[in-house]
Amino acid sequence: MPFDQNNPPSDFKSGFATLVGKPNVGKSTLLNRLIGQHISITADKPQTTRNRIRGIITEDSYQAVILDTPGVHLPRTELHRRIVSYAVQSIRDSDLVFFLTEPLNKGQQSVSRADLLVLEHLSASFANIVLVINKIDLSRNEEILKSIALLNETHQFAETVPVSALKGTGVDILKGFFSKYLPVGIPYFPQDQMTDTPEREIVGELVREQIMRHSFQEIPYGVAVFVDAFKEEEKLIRIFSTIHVEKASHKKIIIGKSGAMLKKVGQNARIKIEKLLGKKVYLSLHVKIAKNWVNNPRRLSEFGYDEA
Ligand SMILES: Nc1nc2c(ncn2[C@@H]2O[C@H](COP(=O)(O)OP(=O)(O)OP(=O)(O)O)[C@@H](O)[C@H]2O)c(=O)[nH]1
Ligand SMILES: [Mg+2]
Repeated sequence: MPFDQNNPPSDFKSGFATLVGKPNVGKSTLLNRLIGQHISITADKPQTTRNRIRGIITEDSYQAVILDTPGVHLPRTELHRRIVSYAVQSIRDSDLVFFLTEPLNKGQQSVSRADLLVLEHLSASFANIVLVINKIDLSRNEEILKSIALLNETHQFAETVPVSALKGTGVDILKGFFSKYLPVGIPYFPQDQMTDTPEREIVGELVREQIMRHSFQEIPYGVAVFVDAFKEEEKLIRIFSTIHVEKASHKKIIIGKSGAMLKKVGQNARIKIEKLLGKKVYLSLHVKIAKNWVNNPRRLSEFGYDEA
């Protein structure tokens, strides 16, 4: 970089790469690591990601548009059905797929059903598929090697790479695959653009991230966050946001004793939003009940979870 946006080198590569895998394997952590910015929310709970979040990397020889997707699982609600279909749809539209999994547990002798479910969706893909064994910082070499051997028996992968998205190990090897596997083409986005997900959407997600991290049991799964207003002033951005919950009892818990929980969520989210936007932020949060919205098609669309 830089190169002429409209006239890049003749062998310039550009295209779409998708991160897929069962819930909680570290897809969003890997996207953030590849981009070098926290644009996709992460939490130590399955089903954190609900939408496709796109990160963009531009180098001298390529531009990769990288899609983070929701974890593939058997859906129980209409919300789940929709978010799993976002992941499956993204596989079809990609030039390169990173299939993420984690090392088998000690004593585990076969590929897990959760991984097989994802592989089923990959079997119809024409894209090159890279097997990414993530979280190697938590496992011993023997288990990593056994995972590689077993998974390679189930599917023909273009490459196999053990990584730690959290620590950064192996991530540069993945970056090398963009120039190797993406097709020749012109860049889709300006060279300094890191995502095409609207700021408002990321802001809402950063609020939901704090709820994912600080609430328990079924509560985080029944929360939708919507940014109602985003007012940019000279030195400050004022953001007004509503947290929709399924039940009155959830509302009480999210607000917390004397508002303590909501305050913690707001403070933590504000710090991350300020870092993203590079400006001081005033964040106002309001909690509202939207009864059983996770199974209500109209509500789902209203909150941005449209049919794929
Ligand atoms: N030790 C370790 N933890 C990791 C690694 N990558 C991710 N994690 C942790 O695993 C948890 C899940 O990470 P996410 O990135 O949210 O996982 P995900 O696949 O996007 O999850 P869903 O969006 O729910 O499908 C978080 O607590 C991460 O910090 C890794 O390489 N090593
Ligand atoms: Mg995720």
